[in-house]
Amino acid sequence: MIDLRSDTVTRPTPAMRKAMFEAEVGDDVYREDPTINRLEERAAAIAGKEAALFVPTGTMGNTIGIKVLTEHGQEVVCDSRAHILDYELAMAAWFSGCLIRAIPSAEGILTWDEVRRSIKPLNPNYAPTGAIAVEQTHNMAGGTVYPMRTLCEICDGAHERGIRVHMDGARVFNASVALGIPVHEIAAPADTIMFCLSKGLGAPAGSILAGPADLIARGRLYRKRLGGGMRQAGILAAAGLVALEESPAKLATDHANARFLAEGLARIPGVQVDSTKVATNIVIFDVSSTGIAPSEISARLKQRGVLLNAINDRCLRAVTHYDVDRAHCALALDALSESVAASVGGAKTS
Ligand code: TLP
Repeated sequence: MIDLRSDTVTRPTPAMRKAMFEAEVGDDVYREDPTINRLEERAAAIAGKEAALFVPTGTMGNTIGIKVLTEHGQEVVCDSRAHILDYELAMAAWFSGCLIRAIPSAEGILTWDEVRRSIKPLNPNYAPTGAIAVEQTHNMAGGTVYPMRTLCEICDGAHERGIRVHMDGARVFNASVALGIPVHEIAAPADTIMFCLSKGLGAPAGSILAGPADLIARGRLYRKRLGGGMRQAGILAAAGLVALEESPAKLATDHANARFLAEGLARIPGVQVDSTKVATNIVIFDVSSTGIAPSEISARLKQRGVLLNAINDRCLRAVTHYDVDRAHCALALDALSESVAASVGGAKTS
């Protein structure tokens, strides 16, 4: 199977498995797991923050990030296709008691002007704005990347109003490669950042929440409350440490493969995608002109050995990662051509 459903599907590398086998462990709820302690120190340094917390999932990292920045009864401003809004089971509401104030955006990238207009002035009728959340890279907009200037304008503007910013940086290492700047510079304007070890970096599980020491100390209690006190999870942290050192260098290849996929997809009749906009490892493409439902295309692809998910009634999403190479991408393109050929016929010539 060629699995392009997500970069979450990567399997641990031999170096990760060796590190997991050899990991020194202890009870992390007592802060006695040396491997987790090392991972948290290293992750904080990479993010350029005072402290970091190892959490089982990105969802838990975002949940705790929002919780430590807000109070019950506030609003969290984010774009309308944010992961925290659409894919986290309303945790901002359930755990933090906050409403999401969603701003529609073409590419998942907000501007300060848009954010500013969504911030509520103090008023007896309004829920105060508690935090701003930005997604770097933006998953459902196709791996789009916040330019540093836009990010700084949002964070500076928010801070001037006493509002803090959480970065859902699940794929911030992809952003770092695309922008050619280190993760700590991308994270610097935000107060807290969550990033995943288990996506393009390839660790089997785990994410990091990094930020000021006092907030991370509170976050540690929330992690326990959410059931994330994982005891001897140094076994997982060991793979995370390998992921942090070895995997970022591989991401440029994933990005080139995504661009290759997008260029090939654009040549398939009935498929619409702007390959010039593919900056990282996610390709979202519109198949509505094929006359075949994305879910049906997904089913046909599966029969041809390719896994690709529909994300709505027009589009599918392909995500590249180190377990798919250029040859796999070429095979996936052939399978897609065949899957839609019956309905639209003929190949596009340009
Ligand atoms: N994204 C998953 C699915 O949930 C959609 C994927 O396959 O892309 N932030 C962002 C931007 C994410 O893309 C994800 C996972 C998360 C947070 C949550 O991470 P996990 O799955 O570890 O809870």
